[in-house]
Amino acid sequence: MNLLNVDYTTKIPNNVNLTSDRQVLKALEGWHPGYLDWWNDMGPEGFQESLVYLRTAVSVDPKGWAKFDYVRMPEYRWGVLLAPQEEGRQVNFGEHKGQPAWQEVPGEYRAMLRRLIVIQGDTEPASVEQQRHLGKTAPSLYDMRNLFQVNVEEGRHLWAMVYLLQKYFGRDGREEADDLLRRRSGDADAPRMLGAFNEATPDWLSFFMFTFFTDRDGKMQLESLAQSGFDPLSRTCRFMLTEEAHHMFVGETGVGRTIQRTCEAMKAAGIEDAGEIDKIRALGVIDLPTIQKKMNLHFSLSLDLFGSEVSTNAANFYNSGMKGRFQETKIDDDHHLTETTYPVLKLVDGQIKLVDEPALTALNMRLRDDYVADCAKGVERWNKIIDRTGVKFRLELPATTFHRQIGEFRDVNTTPKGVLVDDATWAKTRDQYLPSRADGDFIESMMRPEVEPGKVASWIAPPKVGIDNKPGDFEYVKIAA
Ligand code: BYC
Ligand code: FE
Ligand code: FE
Repeated sequence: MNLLNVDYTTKIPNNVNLTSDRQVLKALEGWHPGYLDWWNDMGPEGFQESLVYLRTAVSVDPKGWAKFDYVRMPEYRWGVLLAPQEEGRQVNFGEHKGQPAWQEVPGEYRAMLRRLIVIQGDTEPASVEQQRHLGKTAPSLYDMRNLFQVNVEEGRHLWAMVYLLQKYFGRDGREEADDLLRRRSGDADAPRMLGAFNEATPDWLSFFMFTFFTDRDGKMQLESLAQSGFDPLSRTCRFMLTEEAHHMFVGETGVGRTIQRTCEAMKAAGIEDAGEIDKIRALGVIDLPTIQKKMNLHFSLSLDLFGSEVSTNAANFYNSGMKGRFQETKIDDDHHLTETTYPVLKLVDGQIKLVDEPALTALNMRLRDDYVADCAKGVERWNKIIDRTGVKFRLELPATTFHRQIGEFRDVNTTPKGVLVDDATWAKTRDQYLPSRADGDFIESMMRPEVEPGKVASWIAPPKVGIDNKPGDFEYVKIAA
């Protein structure tokens, strides 16, 4: 592709008037080749030439923001789209509450804001890197297409953050934008910034758990940043949230279909006890206890993304008006939080206790509580699937103290029920709670690709409805030879 001939104003769908914003257009043009190199190196391996039936965001009109069509992923139109500006919007919390929302970066918060945007931006390409090998083992063309949809949208989320950096942060913004393409998930020298984004996503059950649990952290964080008094960040995140809903749909239905298939196979074989793991695995499905272990892993990794339960960073983000609470404007309180407390789970003299902390420093805990409640609803929907088949088994979220690497509980071990155990006990029982090597090997053995239109792998039920109302045997991906 001759980049000199690319018309970026048509190449990049946008509602930020890029045509007349020469400086930002130039910065984005400068960044684009590096992005494409990154996408080709680190994006979906083996499918860059394939035609994928994708949804492309072309406007922010709620009725018609997306267009479905076949595209090669490197030619996807990664747009820069912000939700419409609200007339007279104000800062809704913290010490600047009631002042007009900022349209430019407030000087005193410049470093803080840049860091928030960089951390958010860093997660987006990280997830694409984590998922880059999965196309080769997709359980159906439908699932493969959904993976690629998630990947291109995470790519677009990177563009969204890069636009903010390049438009509002001058030279250091451009440097940060370049660094976002330099770090790599799991790299020893230049890893991604947050823990969960350096973990492997080795199989499709992990992918579904990731999109259920980790993309849901994305939702919570984006909801909080959508409250920001820095209006361009708020508008950017509001539009990103419309895409995030699909990512969580992929996770919830992916795990749901896995559960469905397992329960149906158990019923058909007359197996009552979900603990008969060998017999169940012999049916070519993934046993429920292993699904529980995968859930324990991905839930605990995602909890770490909320930072420490007690955090002065979080207090500063809030006080400055940069990052709010989940559904801030719907909460009925003073939106200053300087006088109130919030209960935080802490380790006190070797015991796990709820302790009242100043509400401002407890904001990570509060957001995490909202997150856990949201996760729990999804898990109940999974349990309904199990119930409907008549199998006796319940999936349960582990305690928030379980398997933590960040915050209050990072130096102790607890069981999924939240009981403290010593290191020796933990070492002996770990494999009952988290996927063991043998579990991983078994799941890997199930990951055989199914690329015939309409067919699905043995371990997962077919989707209930197609994407964009397409029939069951629709060829979602035309795989290039
Ligand atoms: N790993 O006060 P603390 C998404 C660092 S996901 C490594 O406890 P704070 C997506 C922290 O940076 C959403 N380091 O935490 C999902 C700090 O370092 P400094 C991403 C960690 O700052 C799927 C130190 O520890 N967006 O969009 O209150 C696919 C002490 O920090 C971790 C955001 O996260 C960790 N897990 O809260 C694709 C929103 N946790 O400053 C995409 C922006 C903490 O001492 N980020 N540290 O050097 C934030 O709001 C906050 O930075 C955090 C951390 C909530 C992440
Ligand atoms: Fe994202
Ligand atoms: Fe996402």
